[in-house]
Amino acid sequence: MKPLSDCRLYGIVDLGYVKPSDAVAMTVALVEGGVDILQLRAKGHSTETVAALGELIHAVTHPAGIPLVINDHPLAARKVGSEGVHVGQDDEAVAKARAIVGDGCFVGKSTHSPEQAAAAQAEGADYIGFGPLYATGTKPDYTPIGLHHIAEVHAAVTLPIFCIGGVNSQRLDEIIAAGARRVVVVSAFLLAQDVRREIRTLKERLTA
Ligand code: 3NM
Repeated sequence: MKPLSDCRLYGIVDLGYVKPSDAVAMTVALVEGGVDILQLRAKGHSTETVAALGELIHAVTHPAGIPLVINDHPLAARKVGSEGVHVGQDDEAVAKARAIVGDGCFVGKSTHSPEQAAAAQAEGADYIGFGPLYATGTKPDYTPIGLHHIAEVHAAVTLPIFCIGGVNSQRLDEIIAAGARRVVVVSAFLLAQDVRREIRTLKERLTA
């Protein structure tokens, strides 16, 4: 299994873009394209649905050595035996999730400012998401934070930091120039004509 510290390109199977019946095929495309880590994000779906789909997706990611992260549903993560779980900005979210999933499962947290990033590290998160860098239809209610805090957060936080929100291959160079080392890409992969090619194009430049 790829260690979290080696993961730089984070893909998400988001049911806002992908029908549940297409989720496994999209997982195969993301894994073959070369994501290092993959999340199942299923806003508004039940824990049972997330667990059932998570098991099907895990059957693809696990043999490929790609860690699977379940968004928002620690009980589903425990049932699936996923490598990770991801939580939002609620107080004590990391501790609550860890109490459910145990020590064998890493816990990631979304952060939207340098202060929240430092707090997530203090709270014991294993990685953070940091964004949204740009306005994005995937999380439309969030104000974009821009690129100017990226270097500051990398100086203050030692955890893996995955920059997120509006990331695509056109913007990658300026995101890296601002100090990012790791990114999450959702719609730019899920809506691509050729998912595998889009991932390869972006990953070549991320790891160059
Ligand atoms: N979380 P896209 S931004 C799921 O800032 C998510 O915490 C964010 O999707 C955060 O790559 C975001 O399509 C959406 O912009 C990312």
